[in-house]
Amino acid sequence: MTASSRILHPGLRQKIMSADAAAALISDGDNVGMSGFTGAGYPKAVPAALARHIERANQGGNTFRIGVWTGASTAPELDGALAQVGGIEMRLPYQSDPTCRTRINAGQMDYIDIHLSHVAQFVWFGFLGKLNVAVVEVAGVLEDGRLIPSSSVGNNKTWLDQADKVILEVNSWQPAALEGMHDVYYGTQRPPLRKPIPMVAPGDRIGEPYLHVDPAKVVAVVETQAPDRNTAFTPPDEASNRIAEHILDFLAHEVKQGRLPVELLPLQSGVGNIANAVLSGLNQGPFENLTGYTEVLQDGMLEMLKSGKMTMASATALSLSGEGMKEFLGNLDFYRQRIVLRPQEISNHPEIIRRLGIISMNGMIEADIYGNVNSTHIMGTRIMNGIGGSGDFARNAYLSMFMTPSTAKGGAISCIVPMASHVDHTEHDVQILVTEQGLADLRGLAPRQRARRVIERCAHPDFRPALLDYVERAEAEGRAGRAGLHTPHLLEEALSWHTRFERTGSMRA
Ligand code: 0RQ
Repeated sequence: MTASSRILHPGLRQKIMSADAAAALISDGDNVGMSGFTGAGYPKAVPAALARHIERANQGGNTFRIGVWTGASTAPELDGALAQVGGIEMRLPYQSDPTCRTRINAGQMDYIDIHLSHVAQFVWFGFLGKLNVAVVEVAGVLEDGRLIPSSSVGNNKTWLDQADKVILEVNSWQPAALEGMHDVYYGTQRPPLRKPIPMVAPGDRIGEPYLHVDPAKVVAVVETQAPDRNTAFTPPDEASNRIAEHILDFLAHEVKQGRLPVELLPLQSGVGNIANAVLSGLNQGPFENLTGYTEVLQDGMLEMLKSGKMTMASATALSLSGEGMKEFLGNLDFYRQRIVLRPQEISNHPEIIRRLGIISMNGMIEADIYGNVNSTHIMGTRIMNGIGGSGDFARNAYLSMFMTPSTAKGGAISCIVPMASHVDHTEHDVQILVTEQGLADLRGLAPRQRARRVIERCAHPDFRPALLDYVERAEAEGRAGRAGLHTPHLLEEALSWHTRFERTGSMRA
C-alpha cells in the first residue's frame, strides 16, 4: 500500500510535497512541535531535510536555529540530525540523544527538562511562547480530514491545535490496523473550567480514536515509509535480575499484609534493562490479571499481555524492538483489544495516577541516604536524559519505587551517596529504593531511620563503612549542638564523594 492511498481527504492530497519542500516552510527562530515519544511515531523525513537546509544556511554564515518540542525522546534522524548541524536553539521536554547531550553539556544548546504531563498545558497556558509549526507523523488521513495517530500520541493533539502551520508525515510503514487503538481525549480545559477526567480503570475509553486538525492550517503533507527506532533489547544482566527478585518479593509481601490486592494495582514501568527484567520477572511470577498504566509500552509488557498475565495496558507510545514489532503485527487483533494509546497529558495525569493507585517503578542515577533521588544529572552537573514521566508518577503513585545497580562505572561510583548531587524526586515522593543488594522500604521512617535502612539494604558492601561513618560523624556534630539532628549532614563534606570521583576517578576514600 502506498502512502497516498492513506490520504483520503481531497484537499490534503493536493498538499503532498517532498520533505525538502516541506522543510523549507520552517523558518529560523520557529518553535516546532514534533511528534515522537521514546523512539516511536516521530517524523522520519522532514527533520532530516530541515537539518540539510540548516546546514546549507549556516555554511553561508547564518545561524538558523529552531526550538524543538516533542513528546519525549525521538531518534538519530530527528534529534541527532538537527543537533549535529547546530540547528537546535532550545530543546524540551525530554531527550536521550548522545549528540544533543554533548551539545547541552557543552553549553551549545539550551534544554528545559519538564514533567511530561505538564507540557501540553504549559503550551495552552502560553508559558512556553508561541508554537509556530507542528510536524506530526500519522498513520493515515480520513476522507473528512481526521487523522489516524501512529505509534505514539504524545503531545500531538496539542501541537495540531496550537501551531499556526501544520506539516503532516503520513507513514505507510505504520500498520494501518493501528486505527481504533488510540483514545484521544478532547475534554481537557483550562482552569477554572476543568472537570474531573472520567477514567476509573486503565482500559477505559474516554475520547475518540482520531486526532483533529484544521485542514486550512496544513501547509504540507509528506509521504514516508520508514520504521520507528525499534531498538533491540539486551537480555537482563545479573544485577537487573536481582533487583527484579527484590521487587517481586516485596510485592508478594505487600499482598500478604493486605496492602495490595492479589492482582496488584496498575503497573507503570520506566524504560531500560532493569524495567524489562522486572516485567519479565512478573511474567514468570505468581500474580495474575495484572494491568498496566504507563507511558511507554515495551516488549516486557507485550509479553505479559501475550501470556495472559496482563489483561490490559494503557500507554502513550508503543516502543517495541524489531522482534516485539513482529509479534505485535502478527497478532494485531489480539493486541488491539488489550492496548489503549492516549495523549501523554492523560497517560501521565496526576489525577488519574492518584485515582488508579499506580505501582510506579523507575530507574535512577543515584539516591542519597535520606531518600532524595537524582534521575537526571551525572555528578550533579551533566544532563543524562531528563525527568521524563518519572516525577508525574513518583509523587502521585500508590507505591513509588526507584531502582539502580548499587555502583556505576565498574564499582568506582556508589549510587548511594550522602547527599544527592541533583534532586529530581525529593524524600517526600520516594517510598522504596532498590539495588541488587536489597530493597529499602522507607515508608513511615524518619530521616535518621531512613539513612541506616538505605545504607544497610541498598549500598554496596564496599561503600557501606564509609557511608555509616558519615552518618555517625554527622550525628555526633548534631549531638554536640553544632547542627540539627533531624537530617544530620556534614555540609562541607556532603558532596565530597562526587568531587573525589571527579579528581581521582573513584569515590573510594
Ligand atoms: O553511563 O552508558 O556512559 O556507561 O548513567 O546508566 O545503568 O545504563 O541505567 O539505562 O537504566 O538509565 C536514570 C538514566 C538510568 C534512566 C537513568 C551512568 C551509567 C551509564 C546510564 P554510560 P544505566 P539506565 C519513563 C520514566 C529518567 C526518566 C525516567 C532515566 C548511564 O532511567 O533516564 O525515569 N530516567 N522516565 O554508567 C555516574 C552514577 C551513575 C552513573 C549510572 N551514580 N554516577 N554515572 N550512571 N549511575 C520513561 C520516560 O519518561 C520516557
